[in-house]
Amino acid sequence: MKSSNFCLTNFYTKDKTLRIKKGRNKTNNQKNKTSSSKAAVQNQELIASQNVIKAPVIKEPVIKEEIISQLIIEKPIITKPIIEEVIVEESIITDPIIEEVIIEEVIKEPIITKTILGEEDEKPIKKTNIKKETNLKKEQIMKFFEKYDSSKNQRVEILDLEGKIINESLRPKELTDEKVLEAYKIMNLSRNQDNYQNKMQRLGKMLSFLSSTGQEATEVGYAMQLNKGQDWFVGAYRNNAAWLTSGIPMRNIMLYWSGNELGNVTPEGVNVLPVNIPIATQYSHASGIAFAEKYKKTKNVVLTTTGDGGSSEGEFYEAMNFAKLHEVPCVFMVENNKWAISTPRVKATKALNFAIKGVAVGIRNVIVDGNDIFAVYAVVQEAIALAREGKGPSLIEFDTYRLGAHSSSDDPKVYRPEAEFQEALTRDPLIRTKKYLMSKNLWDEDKQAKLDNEQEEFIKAEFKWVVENNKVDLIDIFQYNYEKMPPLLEEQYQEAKEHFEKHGYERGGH
Ligand SMILES: Cc1ncc(C[n+]2csc(CCOP(=O)(O)OP(=O)(O)O)c2C)c(N)n1
Ligand SMILES: [Mg+2]
Repeated sequence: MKSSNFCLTNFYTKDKTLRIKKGRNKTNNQKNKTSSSKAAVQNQELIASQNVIKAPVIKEPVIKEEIISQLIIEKPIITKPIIEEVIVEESIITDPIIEEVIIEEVIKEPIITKTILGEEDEKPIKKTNIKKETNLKKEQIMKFFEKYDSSKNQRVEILDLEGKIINESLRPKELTDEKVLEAYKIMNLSRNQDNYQNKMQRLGKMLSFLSSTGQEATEVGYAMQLNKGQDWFVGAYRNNAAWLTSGIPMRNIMLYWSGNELGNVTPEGVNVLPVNIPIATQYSHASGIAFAEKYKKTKNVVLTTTGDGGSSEGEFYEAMNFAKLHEVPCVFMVENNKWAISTPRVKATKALNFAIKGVAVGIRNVIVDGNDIFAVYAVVQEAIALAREGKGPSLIEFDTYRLGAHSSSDDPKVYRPEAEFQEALTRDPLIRTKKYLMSKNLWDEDKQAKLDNEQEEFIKAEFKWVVENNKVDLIDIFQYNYEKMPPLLEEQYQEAKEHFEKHGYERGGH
Protein backbone atom coordinates (compact mmCIF):
# COMPACT_ATOMS: atom_id res chain seq x y z
CA MET A 1 0.00 0.00 0.00
CA LYS A 2 1.24 3.51 -0.76
CA SER A 3 2.20 5.47 2.30
CA SER A 4 0.47 8.79 2.32
CA ASN A 5 -0.45 11.20 5.04
CA PHE A 6 -4.16 10.80 4.78
CA CYS A 7 -6.54 8.29 3.39
CA LEU A 8 -10.20 7.73 3.01
CA THR A 9 -11.16 4.32 4.31
CA ASN A 10 -14.23 2.30 3.37
CA PHE A 11 -15.13 -0.70 5.49
CA TYR A 12 -17.68 -3.19 4.37
CA THR A 13 -17.97 -4.84 7.74
CA LYS A 14 -19.63 -8.05 8.83
CA ASP A 15 -22.59 -6.21 10.29
CA LYS A 16 -23.39 -5.15 6.72
CA THR A 17 -22.55 -1.54 7.23
CA LEU A 18 -20.53 0.55 4.82
CA ARG A 19 -18.36 2.91 6.75
CA ILE A 20 -16.33 5.60 5.09
CA LYS A 21 -13.65 7.31 7.10
CA LYS A 22 -11.19 10.04 6.53
CA GLY A 23 -8.02 9.45 8.51
CA ARG A 24 -4.28 9.12 8.62
CA ASN A 25 -2.65 6.09 6.98
CA LYS A 26 -0.84 3.63 9.13
CA THR A 27 2.93 3.78 9.15
CA ASN A 28 4.88 0.69 8.09
CA ASN A 29 5.47 -0.02 11.73
CA GLN A 30 1.82 -0.04 12.48
CA LYS A 31 1.17 -2.28 9.48
CA ASN A 32 3.68 -4.88 10.66
CA LYS A 33 1.95 -5.20 13.96
CA THR A 34 -1.34 -5.95 12.21
CA SER A 35 -1.92 -9.67 11.87
CA SER A 36 -5.55 -9.93 10.87
CA SER A 37 -8.13 -7.87 9.09
CA LYS A 38 -10.00 -7.46 12.38
CA ALA A 39 -6.94 -5.99 14.00
CA ALA A 40 -6.38 -3.82 10.98
CA VAL A 41 -9.90 -2.47 11.29
CA GLN A 42 -9.43 -1.66 14.95
CA ASN A 43 -6.09 -0.07 14.28
CA GLN A 44 -7.57 2.08 11.52
CA GLU A 45 -10.44 3.04 13.76
CA LEU A 46 -8.04 4.31 16.37
CA ILE A 47 -6.19 6.58 14.03
CA ALA A 48 -9.11 7.64 11.87
CA SER A 49 -11.08 10.77 12.48
CA GLN A 50 -14.58 10.50 13.84
CA ASN A 51 -16.23 11.20 10.49
CA VAL A 52 -18.23 8.06 9.93
CA ILE A 53 -21.07 7.55 7.49
CA LYS A 54 -23.35 4.57 7.73
CA ALA A 55 -25.13 3.08 4.74
CA PRO A 56 -26.33 -0.36 3.66
CA VAL A 57 -23.62 -2.70 2.44
CA ILE A 58 -23.26 -3.13 -1.31
CA LYS A 59 -23.63 -6.83 -1.61
CA GLU A 60 -26.34 -8.15 -3.86
CA PRO A 61 -27.75 -6.16 -6.79
CA VAL A 62 -28.10 -2.74 -5.34
CA ILE A 63 -29.95 0.31 -6.45
CA LYS A 64 -27.20 2.88 -6.72
CA GLU A 65 -29.42 5.89 -6.14
CA GLU A 66 -30.66 4.53 -2.81
CA ILE A 67 -27.18 4.30 -1.39
CA ILE A 68 -26.02 7.56 -2.80
CA SER A 69 -29.02 9.41 -1.45
CA GLN A 70 -28.08 8.24 2.02
CA LEU A 71 -24.47 9.23 1.61
CA ILE A 72 -25.22 12.58 0.11
CA ILE A 73 -26.38 13.99 3.45
CA GLU A 74 -22.93 13.43 4.88
CA LYS A 75 -20.92 14.40 1.78
CA PRO A 76 -19.34 17.67 2.95
CA ILE A 77 -17.22 15.98 5.57
CA ILE A 78 -15.31 13.87 3.08
CA THR A 79 -14.67 16.16 0.17
CA LYS A 80 -11.17 17.25 1.20
CA PRO A 81 -8.69 17.00 -1.69
CA ILE A 82 -6.14 15.09 0.38
CA ILE A 83 -7.80 11.71 -0.12
CA GLU A 84 -5.44 9.26 -1.81
CA GLU A 85 -6.57 5.77 -1.12
CA VAL A 86 -9.63 3.74 -0.56
CA ILE A 87 -9.47 0.47 1.31
CA VAL A 88 -12.24 -2.07 1.13
CA GLU A 89 -12.66 -5.51 2.61
CA GLU A 90 -12.34 -8.11 -0.11
CA SER A 91 -15.02 -10.60 0.94
CA ILE A 92 -17.91 -8.21 0.50
CA ILE A 93 -17.10 -6.90 -2.93
CA THR A 94 -19.47 -8.49 -5.36
CA ASP A 95 -19.74 -5.93 -8.06
CA PRO A 96 -16.71 -3.75 -8.67
CA ILE A 97 -18.58 -1.51 -11.06
CA ILE A 98 -21.34 -0.60 -8.67
CA GLU A 99 -18.80 -0.10 -5.94
CA GLU A 100 -16.73 2.25 -8.06
CA VAL A 101 -19.74 4.34 -8.95
CA ILE A 102 -20.53 4.83 -5.32
CA ILE A 103 -17.01 5.75 -4.33
CA GLU A 104 -16.89 8.22 -7.20
CA GLU A 105 -20.17 9.80 -6.19
CA VAL A 106 -18.96 10.28 -2.68
CA ILE A 107 -15.42 11.42 -3.20
CA LYS A 108 -15.26 13.50 -6.39
CA GLU A 109 -11.54 12.93 -6.65
CA PRO A 110 -9.87 12.11 -9.97
CA ILE A 111 -7.09 9.76 -8.92
CA ILE A 112 -7.90 7.20 -6.34
CA THR A 113 -6.25 3.82 -6.09
CA LYS A 114 -8.11 1.03 -4.47
CA THR A 115 -6.43 -1.65 -2.40
CA ILE A 116 -8.21 -4.73 -1.25
CA LEU A 117 -7.81 -5.72 2.39
CA GLY A 118 -7.48 -9.51 2.70
CA GLU A 119 -8.89 -11.76 5.46
CA GLU A 120 -5.65 -12.42 7.28
CA ASP A 121 -2.86 -10.10 6.31
CA GLU A 122 -3.22 -6.68 4.91
CA LYS A 123 -1.78 -6.97 1.44
CA PRO A 124 -2.53 -5.13 -1.76
CA ILE A 125 -4.24 -7.50 -4.15
CA LYS A 126 -5.63 -5.33 -6.83
CA LYS A 127 -5.40 -1.73 -7.96
CA THR A 128 -7.86 -0.07 -10.22
CA ASN A 129 -9.13 3.33 -11.17
CA ILE A 130 -12.37 4.86 -10.14
CA LYS A 131 -15.14 4.80 -12.71
CA LYS A 132 -16.06 8.35 -13.68
CA GLU A 133 -19.36 7.84 -15.42
CA THR A 134 -21.75 5.08 -16.22
CA ASN A 135 -22.37 5.40 -19.95
CA LEU A 136 -20.87 1.97 -20.65
CA LYS A 137 -22.75 -1.05 -19.40
CA LYS A 138 -20.75 -3.64 -17.50
CA GLU A 139 -20.88 -6.18 -20.35
CA GLN A 140 -19.63 -3.56 -22.81
CA ILE A 141 -16.50 -2.78 -20.85
CA MET A 142 -13.36 -4.35 -22.31
CA LYS A 143 -15.20 -6.14 -25.08
CA PHE A 144 -12.09 -5.92 -27.22
CA PHE A 145 -9.14 -5.12 -25.00
CA GLU A 146 -9.84 -8.07 -22.74
CA LYS A 147 -10.89 -10.57 -25.35
CA TYR A 148 -8.27 -10.11 -28.06
CA ASP A 149 -4.77 -11.17 -27.13
CA SER A 150 -1.99 -9.34 -28.93
CA SER A 151 0.56 -11.89 -27.68
CA LYS A 152 -1.28 -14.36 -29.94
CA ASN A 153 -1.53 -11.85 -32.78
CA GLN A 154 -5.33 -11.87 -32.48
CA ARG A 155 -6.97 -9.16 -34.56
CA VAL A 156 -10.40 -7.54 -34.34
CA GLU A 157 -12.34 -8.01 -37.61
CA ILE A 158 -15.97 -7.26 -38.39
CA LEU A 159 -16.10 -6.73 -42.19
CA ASP A 160 -14.62 -9.20 -44.68
CA LEU A 161 -12.91 -8.42 -47.99
CA GLU A 162 -16.22 -8.77 -49.84
CA GLY A 163 -17.87 -6.13 -47.68
CA LYS A 164 -19.87 -8.62 -45.58
CA ILE A 165 -20.27 -8.31 -41.84
CA ILE A 166 -18.75 -11.46 -40.36
CA ASN A 167 -19.19 -10.59 -36.73
CA GLU A 168 -22.57 -8.93 -36.25
CA SER A 169 -22.41 -9.01 -32.45
CA LEU A 170 -19.32 -6.83 -32.49
CA ARG A 171 -20.77 -4.19 -34.78
CA PRO A 172 -21.24 -0.95 -32.82
CA LYS A 173 -24.89 0.03 -32.93
CA GLU A 174 -23.88 3.70 -33.13
CA LEU A 175 -22.26 3.04 -36.51
CA THR A 176 -25.48 3.05 -38.51
CA ASP A 177 -25.56 2.57 -42.29
CA GLU A 178 -26.07 6.34 -42.64
CA LYS A 179 -22.89 6.93 -40.69
CA VAL A 180 -21.00 4.38 -42.77
CA LEU A 181 -22.11 6.26 -45.88
CA GLU A 182 -20.98 9.54 -44.37
CA ALA A 183 -17.61 7.99 -43.48
CA TYR A 184 -17.24 6.55 -46.98
CA LYS A 185 -17.77 9.97 -48.56
CA ILE A 186 -14.93 11.46 -46.49
CA MET A 187 -12.68 8.48 -47.27
CA ASN A 188 -13.41 9.02 -50.96
CA LEU A 189 -12.79 12.77 -50.66
CA SER A 190 -9.41 12.20 -49.05
CA ARG A 191 -8.44 9.70 -51.79
CA ASN A 192 -9.49 12.14 -54.52
CA GLN A 193 -7.54 14.91 -52.80
CA ASP A 194 -4.43 12.70 -52.65
CA ASN A 195 -4.73 11.96 -56.37
CA TYR A 196 -5.21 15.62 -57.24
CA GLN A 197 -2.32 16.77 -55.05
CA ASN A 198 -0.12 14.19 -56.71
CA LYS A 199 -0.80 15.84 -60.08
CA MET A 200 -0.28 19.35 -58.72
CA GLN A 201 3.02 18.37 -57.11
CA ARG A 202 4.23 16.81 -60.35
CA LEU A 203 3.32 20.04 -62.14
CA GLY A 204 5.44 21.95 -59.65
CA LYS A 205 2.39 23.70 -58.19
CA MET A 206 2.60 22.14 -54.74
CA LEU A 207 5.80 21.70 -52.75
CA SER A 208 5.31 18.32 -51.17
CA PHE A 209 2.72 16.19 -49.43
CA LEU A 210 2.16 12.82 -47.75
CA SER A 211 -0.95 10.85 -48.59
CA SER A 212 -3.39 8.81 -46.52
CA THR A 213 -4.10 6.55 -49.49
CA GLY A 214 -4.86 3.06 -48.16
CA GLN A 215 -5.32 4.21 -44.57
CA GLU A 216 -8.64 6.01 -44.91
CA ALA A 217 -10.79 3.54 -42.94
CA THR A 218 -8.42 3.83 -40.00
CA GLU A 219 -8.25 7.60 -40.01
CA VAL A 220 -11.91 8.34 -40.66
CA GLY A 221 -12.96 5.54 -38.30
CA TYR A 222 -11.16 7.05 -35.33
CA ALA A 223 -11.51 10.77 -36.10
CA MET A 224 -15.29 10.59 -36.59
CA GLN A 225 -15.62 9.82 -32.87
CA LEU A 226 -14.09 13.03 -31.58
CA ASN A 227 -16.39 15.43 -29.76
CA LYS A 228 -15.73 18.57 -31.77
CA GLY A 229 -14.40 21.49 -29.74
CA GLN A 230 -13.76 19.25 -26.75
CA ASP A 231 -11.63 16.24 -27.66
CA TRP A 232 -8.24 16.54 -29.31
CA PHE A 233 -6.56 15.07 -32.33
CA VAL A 234 -2.78 15.12 -32.21
CA GLY A 235 -1.55 13.70 -35.48
CA ALA A 236 1.66 13.44 -37.45
CA TYR A 237 2.04 14.25 -41.15
CA ARG A 238 0.17 11.37 -42.85
CA ASN A 239 -3.27 12.20 -41.56
CA ASN A 240 -5.16 13.80 -44.42
CA ALA A 241 -8.31 11.72 -43.93
CA ALA A 242 -8.26 12.31 -40.16
CA TRP A 243 -7.78 16.06 -40.59
CA LEU A 244 -10.71 16.35 -42.99
CA THR A 245 -12.88 14.33 -40.61
CA SER A 246 -11.86 16.46 -37.62
CA GLY A 247 -12.90 19.68 -39.33
CA ILE A 248 -9.67 21.03 -40.82
CA PRO A 249 -10.60 22.84 -44.05
CA MET A 250 -9.03 21.24 -47.11
CA ARG A 251 -7.56 24.59 -48.16
CA ASN A 252 -5.57 24.72 -44.90
CA ILE A 253 -3.98 21.36 -45.65
CA MET A 254 -3.18 22.43 -49.20
CA LEU A 255 -1.79 25.75 -48.01
CA TYR A 256 0.52 23.96 -45.61
CA TRP A 257 1.78 21.56 -48.30
CA SER A 258 2.38 24.60 -50.49
CA GLY A 259 4.90 25.81 -47.94
CA ASN A 260 2.77 28.19 -45.92
CA GLU A 261 2.76 27.71 -42.14
CA LEU A 262 -0.52 29.59 -41.93
CA GLY A 263 -2.15 26.40 -43.14
CA ASN A 264 -1.58 25.14 -39.62
CA VAL A 265 -3.87 27.76 -38.10
CA THR A 266 -6.96 25.79 -37.17
CA PRO A 267 -10.44 27.29 -37.16
CA GLU A 268 -12.01 28.17 -33.83
CA GLY A 269 -13.34 25.06 -32.09
CA VAL A 270 -11.22 22.56 -34.02
CA ASN A 271 -8.94 20.94 -31.46
CA VAL A 272 -6.31 19.64 -33.83
CA LEU A 273 -2.60 20.26 -33.38
CA PRO A 274 -0.42 21.39 -36.30
CA VAL A 275 1.25 18.97 -38.71
CA ASN A 276 4.01 17.24 -36.77
CA ILE A 277 7.07 16.15 -38.74
CA PRO A 278 9.52 14.84 -36.06
CA ILE A 279 8.20 11.33 -35.74
CA ALA A 280 6.54 10.17 -32.50
CA THR A 281 7.02 13.50 -30.73
CA GLN A 282 3.28 14.06 -31.06
CA TYR A 283 2.80 11.25 -28.52
CA SER A 284 4.33 13.50 -25.84
CA HIS A 285 2.16 16.44 -26.83
CA ALA A 286 -0.89 14.21 -26.62
CA SER A 287 0.11 12.81 -23.24
CA GLY A 288 0.56 16.32 -21.87
CA ILE A 289 -2.76 17.57 -23.19
CA ALA A 290 -4.50 14.52 -21.75
CA PHE A 291 -2.83 15.21 -18.41
CA ALA A 292 -4.17 18.77 -18.54
CA GLU A 293 -7.68 17.55 -19.34
CA LYS A 294 -7.57 15.22 -16.38
CA TYR A 295 -6.20 17.96 -14.15
CA LYS A 296 -9.06 20.22 -15.23
CA LYS A 297 -11.47 17.36 -14.49
CA THR A 298 -13.07 17.43 -17.93
CA LYS A 299 -14.28 14.33 -19.74
CA ASN A 300 -12.32 15.22 -22.85
CA VAL A 301 -10.02 12.70 -24.49
CA VAL A 302 -7.01 12.89 -26.79
CA LEU A 303 -6.40 10.73 -29.85
CA THR A 304 -2.86 10.52 -31.14
CA THR A 305 -1.27 8.48 -33.88
CA THR A 306 2.12 7.48 -35.23
CA GLY A 307 3.44 5.09 -37.84
CA ASP A 308 4.95 1.62 -37.38
CA GLY A 309 8.39 3.23 -37.74
CA GLY A 310 7.50 5.85 -35.14
CA SER A 311 7.03 3.11 -32.56
CA SER A 312 10.82 2.56 -32.55
CA GLU A 313 11.39 6.07 -31.19
CA GLY A 314 12.23 6.52 -27.51
CA GLU A 315 9.56 9.17 -27.21
CA PHE A 316 6.93 6.58 -28.11
CA TYR A 317 7.61 4.78 -24.81
CA GLU A 318 8.33 7.89 -22.76
CA ALA A 319 5.00 9.42 -23.63
CA MET A 320 3.04 6.22 -23.03
CA ASN A 321 4.83 5.59 -19.76
CA PHE A 322 3.88 9.04 -18.51
CA ALA A 323 0.32 8.59 -19.72
CA LYS A 324 -0.12 5.28 -17.94
CA LEU A 325 1.55 6.45 -14.77
CA HIS A 326 -0.95 9.27 -14.51
CA GLU A 327 -3.81 7.31 -16.10
CA VAL A 328 -4.53 10.13 -18.52
CA PRO A 329 -7.37 10.00 -21.06
CA CYS A 330 -5.28 9.35 -24.14
CA VAL A 331 -5.78 6.85 -26.96
CA PHE A 332 -2.44 5.98 -28.56
CA MET A 333 -2.62 4.59 -32.06
CA VAL A 334 -0.10 3.02 -34.43
CA GLU A 335 -1.00 3.05 -38.10
CA ASN A 336 0.98 0.03 -39.21
CA ASN A 337 1.21 0.61 -42.95
CA LYS A 338 4.12 -1.87 -43.18
CA TRP A 339 6.71 0.67 -44.33
CA ALA A 340 8.76 3.49 -42.83
CA ILE A 341 9.82 5.21 -46.03
CA SER A 342 11.78 2.31 -47.63
CA THR A 343 12.33 0.36 -44.39
CA PRO A 344 10.01 -2.63 -44.15
CA ARG A 345 8.46 -3.54 -40.84
CA VAL A 346 10.73 -6.62 -40.44
CA LYS A 347 13.84 -4.45 -40.55
CA ALA A 348 12.48 -2.03 -37.96
CA THR A 349 11.56 -4.26 -35.04
CA LYS A 350 11.65 -7.83 -33.75
CA ALA A 351 8.51 -7.20 -31.70
CA LEU A 352 5.72 -9.68 -32.44
CA ASN A 353 3.46 -6.80 -33.38
CA PHE A 354 3.03 -3.12 -32.48
CA ALA A 355 0.15 -3.42 -30.02
CA ILE A 356 2.24 -5.59 -27.73
CA LYS A 357 4.64 -2.70 -27.22
CA GLY A 358 2.02 -1.38 -24.77
CA VAL A 359 2.83 -4.24 -22.37
CA ALA A 360 6.21 -2.65 -21.56
CA VAL A 361 4.45 0.33 -20.04
CA GLY A 362 1.39 -1.48 -18.69
CA ILE A 363 -1.07 -0.19 -21.26
CA ARG A 364 -3.94 -2.37 -22.48
CA ASN A 365 -3.60 -2.96 -26.19
CA VAL A 366 -5.24 -4.56 -29.17
CA ILE A 367 -4.72 -5.17 -32.90
CA VAL A 368 -7.44 -4.13 -35.33
CA ASP A 369 -7.96 -4.67 -39.03
CA GLY A 370 -7.31 -1.06 -39.99
CA ASN A 371 -9.02 -1.40 -43.38
CA ASP A 372 -12.28 -2.41 -41.73
CA ILE A 373 -14.23 0.72 -40.78
CA PHE A 374 -16.49 -1.25 -38.42
CA ALA A 375 -13.63 -2.79 -36.44
CA VAL A 376 -11.77 0.51 -36.24
CA TYR A 377 -14.86 2.34 -35.03
CA ALA A 378 -15.75 -0.34 -32.48
CA VAL A 379 -12.34 -0.55 -30.83
CA VAL A 380 -11.72 3.20 -30.78
CA GLN A 381 -15.18 3.66 -29.30
CA GLU A 382 -14.25 1.35 -26.44
CA ALA A 383 -10.87 3.03 -25.89
CA ILE A 384 -12.50 6.47 -25.82
CA ALA A 385 -15.22 5.34 -23.41
CA LEU A 386 -12.63 3.87 -21.06
CA ALA A 387 -10.52 7.04 -21.23
CA ARG A 388 -13.57 9.23 -20.51
CA GLU A 389 -14.40 7.09 -17.51
CA GLY A 390 -10.99 7.66 -15.98
CA LYS A 391 -9.67 4.25 -16.93
CA GLY A 392 -6.55 5.64 -18.54
CA PRO A 393 -4.82 5.17 -21.87
CA SER A 394 -4.99 2.41 -24.49
CA LEU A 395 -2.77 1.45 -27.41
CA ILE A 396 -4.35 0.34 -30.69
CA GLU A 397 -2.48 -1.06 -33.67
CA PHE A 398 -4.25 -0.63 -36.98
CA ASP A 399 -3.17 -3.26 -39.45
CA THR A 400 -3.30 -1.36 -42.73
CA TYR A 401 -1.16 -0.62 -45.78
CA ARG A 402 0.37 2.43 -47.42
CA LEU A 403 -0.94 2.15 -50.97
CA GLY A 404 0.82 5.32 -52.10
CA ALA A 405 4.40 6.51 -51.99
CA HIS A 406 5.95 7.61 -48.70
CA SER A 407 5.89 11.22 -49.86
CA SER A 408 5.70 13.02 -53.16
CA SER A 409 9.48 12.69 -53.54
CA ASP A 410 9.45 8.92 -53.10
CA ASP A 411 9.11 6.11 -55.64
CA PRO A 412 8.15 2.86 -53.85
CA LYS A 413 8.63 0.81 -57.03
CA VAL A 414 12.37 0.74 -56.33
CA TYR A 415 11.99 -1.10 -53.00
CA ARG A 416 8.45 -2.48 -52.62
CA PRO A 417 7.76 -6.00 -53.88
CA GLU A 418 5.10 -5.76 -56.59
CA ALA A 419 3.30 -8.91 -55.40
CA GLU A 420 2.93 -7.45 -51.91
CA PHE A 421 1.44 -4.29 -53.36
CA GLN A 422 -0.99 -6.19 -55.58
CA GLU A 423 -2.15 -8.25 -52.61
CA ALA A 424 -2.62 -5.09 -50.54
CA LEU A 425 -4.84 -3.64 -53.27
CA THR A 426 -7.34 -6.44 -52.61
CA ARG A 427 -7.72 -5.06 -49.08
CA ASP A 428 -8.30 -1.46 -50.17
CA PRO A 429 -10.58 0.03 -47.48
CA LEU A 430 -12.54 2.11 -49.98
CA ILE A 431 -13.49 -0.92 -52.04
CA ARG A 432 -14.55 -2.90 -48.99
CA THR A 433 -16.71 -0.11 -47.60
CA LYS A 434 -18.21 0.53 -51.02
CA LYS A 435 -19.11 -3.16 -51.39
CA TYR A 436 -20.84 -3.06 -48.01
CA LEU A 437 -22.87 0.01 -49.00
CA MET A 438 -23.79 -1.56 -52.34
CA SER A 439 -25.00 -4.71 -50.59
CA LYS A 440 -27.33 -2.49 -48.59
CA ASN A 441 -28.56 -0.73 -51.75
CA LEU A 442 -27.18 2.52 -50.47
CA TRP A 443 -24.63 2.92 -53.25
CA ASP A 444 -24.11 2.27 -56.95
CA GLU A 445 -21.74 3.27 -59.75
CA ASP A 446 -23.90 6.24 -60.83
CA LYS A 447 -23.77 7.65 -57.33
CA GLN A 448 -20.03 7.04 -57.28
CA ALA A 449 -19.47 8.92 -60.55
CA LYS A 450 -21.61 11.82 -59.33
CA LEU A 451 -19.74 11.99 -56.02
CA ASP A 452 -16.33 11.87 -57.72
CA ASN A 453 -17.34 14.76 -60.00
CA GLU A 454 -18.61 16.88 -57.14
CA GLN A 455 -15.57 16.18 -55.03
CA GLU A 456 -13.14 16.94 -57.86
CA GLU A 457 -14.84 20.29 -58.44
CA PHE A 458 -14.60 21.08 -54.76
CA ILE A 459 -10.94 20.06 -54.58
CA LYS A 460 -10.06 22.20 -57.61
CA ALA A 461 -11.82 25.21 -56.08
CA GLU A 462 -9.96 24.76 -52.80
CA PHE A 463 -6.63 24.59 -54.59
CA LYS A 464 -7.48 27.65 -56.69
CA TRP A 465 -8.04 29.55 -53.45
CA VAL A 466 -4.63 28.38 -52.20
CA VAL A 467 -2.84 29.49 -55.37
CA GLU A 468 -4.49 32.92 -55.12
CA ASN A 469 -3.84 33.35 -51.42
CA ASN A 470 -0.50 31.73 -50.82
CA LYS A 471 1.55 34.79 -50.04
CA VAL A 472 4.70 33.76 -48.25
CA ASP A 473 7.65 35.97 -47.51
CA LEU A 474 11.11 34.80 -46.58
CA ILE A 475 10.71 36.46 -43.20
CA ASP A 476 7.82 34.12 -42.35
CA ILE A 477 10.36 31.35 -41.83
CA PHE A 478 11.99 33.38 -39.06
CA GLN A 479 9.45 35.63 -37.48
CA TYR A 480 7.09 33.27 -35.65
CA ASN A 481 9.51 31.55 -33.29
CA TYR A 482 9.79 34.41 -30.80
CA GLU A 483 7.74 37.47 -30.01
CA LYS A 484 10.78 39.55 -31.00
CA MET A 485 13.40 38.03 -33.27
CA PRO A 486 16.64 37.44 -31.31
CA PRO A 487 19.93 38.71 -32.84
CA LEU A 488 21.08 35.28 -34.04
CA LEU A 489 17.86 34.69 -35.97
CA GLU A 490 17.98 38.23 -37.34
CA GLU A 491 21.50 37.51 -38.60
CA GLN A 492 20.36 34.28 -40.29
CA TYR A 493 17.44 36.06 -41.90
CA GLN A 494 19.74 38.76 -43.35
CA GLU A 495 22.08 36.08 -44.68
CA ALA A 496 19.23 34.15 -46.34
CA LYS A 497 17.81 37.36 -47.80
CA GLU A 498 21.11 38.28 -49.40
CA HIS A 499 21.51 34.73 -50.73
CA PHE A 500 18.10 34.63 -52.38
CA GLU A 501 18.36 38.15 -53.77
CA LYS A 502 21.61 37.16 -55.42
CA HIS A 503 20.63 33.67 -56.64
CA GLY A 504 16.85 33.93 -57.02
CA TYR A 505 14.01 32.11 -55.25
CA GLU A 506 14.09 28.55 -56.64
CA ARG A 507 11.20 26.38 -55.45
CA GLY A 508 12.22 23.08 -53.96
CA GLY A 509 10.28 20.00 -52.93
CA HIS A 510 10.39 16.97 -50.69
C1 LIG B 1 12.66 12.13 -35.37
C2 LIG B 1 12.65 11.90 -36.84
N1 LIG B 1 13.53 11.06 -37.40
C3 LIG B 1 13.53 10.84 -38.72
C4 LIG B 1 12.63 11.49 -39.53
C5 LIG B 1 12.62 11.22 -41.02
N2 LIG B 1 11.44 10.44 -41.35
C6 LIG B 1 10.35 11.01 -41.85
S1 LIG B 1 9.12 9.92 -42.09
C7 LIG B 1 10.04 8.65 -41.56
C8 LIG B 1 9.47 7.23 -41.53
C9 LIG B 1 8.35 7.09 -40.59
O1 LIG B 1 7.69 5.88 -40.81
P1 LIG B 1 6.40 5.50 -40.02
O2 LIG B 1 6.51 5.89 -38.60
O3 LIG B 1 6.12 4.08 -40.29
O4 LIG B 1 5.26 6.43 -40.62
P2 LIG B 1 4.65 6.45 -42.09
O5 LIG B 1 5.43 7.50 -42.85
O6 LIG B 1 4.78 5.10 -42.68
O7 LIG B 1 3.26 6.87 -41.91
C10 LIG B 1 11.30 9.08 -41.19
C11 LIG B 1 12.37 8.19 -40.69
C12 LIG B 1 11.74 12.38 -38.92
N3 LIG B 1 10.82 13.04 -39.61
N4 LIG B 1 11.76 12.56 -37.57
MG1 LIG C 1 4.80 3.25 -41.70
